[in-house]
Amino acid sequence: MQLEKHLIDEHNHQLFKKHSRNFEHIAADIDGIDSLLNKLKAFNVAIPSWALGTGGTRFGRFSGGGEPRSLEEKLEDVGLIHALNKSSNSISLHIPWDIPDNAAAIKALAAQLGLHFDAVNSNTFQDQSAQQHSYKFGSLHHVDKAVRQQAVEHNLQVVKYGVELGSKALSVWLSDGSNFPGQLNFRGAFQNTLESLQQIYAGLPDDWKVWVEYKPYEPNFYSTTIGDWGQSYLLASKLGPKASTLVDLGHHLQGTNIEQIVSILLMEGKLAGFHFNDSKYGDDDLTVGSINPYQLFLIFNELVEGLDARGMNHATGIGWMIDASHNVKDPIEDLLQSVQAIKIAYAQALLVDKVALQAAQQSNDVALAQEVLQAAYRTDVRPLIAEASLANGGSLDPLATFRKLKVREQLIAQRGLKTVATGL
Ligand SMILES: [Mn+2]
Repeated sequence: MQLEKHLIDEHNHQLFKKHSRNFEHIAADIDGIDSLLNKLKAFNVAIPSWALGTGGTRFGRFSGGGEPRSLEEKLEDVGLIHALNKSSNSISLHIPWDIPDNAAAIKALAAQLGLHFDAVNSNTFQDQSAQQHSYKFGSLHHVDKAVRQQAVEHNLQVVKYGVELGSKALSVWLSDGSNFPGQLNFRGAFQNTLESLQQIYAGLPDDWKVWVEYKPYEPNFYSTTIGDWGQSYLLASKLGPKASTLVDLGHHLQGTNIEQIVSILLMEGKLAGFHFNDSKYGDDDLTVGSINPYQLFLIFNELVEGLDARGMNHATGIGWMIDASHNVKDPIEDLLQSVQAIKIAYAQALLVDKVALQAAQQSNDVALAQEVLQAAYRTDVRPLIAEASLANGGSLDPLATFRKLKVREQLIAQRGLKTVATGL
């Protein structure tokens, strides 16, 4: 299904008076409001194909009803999200969960919905029925060259699918690691991973990138072969300029200062982009901004400062993606909330008085530095997000419009109550 624009406009009309009052109130205090709104209007976050169905845990999965049954329906769902928030104009596919059998038709459908294809993701963390060798003991790091070769070929196949769809990046996350001390020779595992990645790198088209994701634990619980940003950065550096490090917010040990990691990677030109989510304990993959919105703001503060320092475009300089999925919310509502939270953190970071912050840092005025940051963080920027969405033809309040227009009810009527999307 697709949303008719006049229905969104009608709901905006009902919300407009209150919005207008709130927007004028905040806009009066912002220098360069037009430039700020233009940045918000240009900002988009890619939606992962695996987050459009209700996520499961290892204990079970509770389908939410009206889930997309095919890649076409997943595209339609992203189209719905984008129609509402005008900030989700791309989809990140996961192979083999979402193999585009007819790439031309899929591409045409995406274009019709105003969407394009973000990074493609390979999967060597589970066995597929047709494959010859098992990934039980890893893939790109495996001790057996035949297994490594199979994993390399899978990645090159994913690139091929991506080329057909117009993607420009391959995102690699490996579950390779060990569960027990002594199981692996760490250097051997790293060298094998590097050699495998070098083969993949050699097969990348000229205008492609490879993004190397890291994660400290899970599904392996003693070591992960690409366990932290240092290991990812080392691989990306050895591979070459097309390779960089992908930061997934849930892939850190508790208490890790992610904003500092981001700052240094960006300084070195090795920050590929983000997988946004939120967590309280580990890789919880909860809705962005639901647990720790202040951390998200601090990360965006480093991003904005670092992107500006390198003269990079905020919207296109690095990859912005959501990687979240859980088991109790409506997936579309969850994604709308996540994109909204990301835009709020971005807008707050844009409001930071950089001159005052720098002056405070240079004079070691610690209290003032905190005041400057928190003045931005404590600003209710939602009217700015709403104004940018309205100007782009989206909804003033995407989640409220989704509910008002009874989108999920219509999806259930079309697709049925007991549908299960492929994915997590
Ligand atoms: Mn991820």
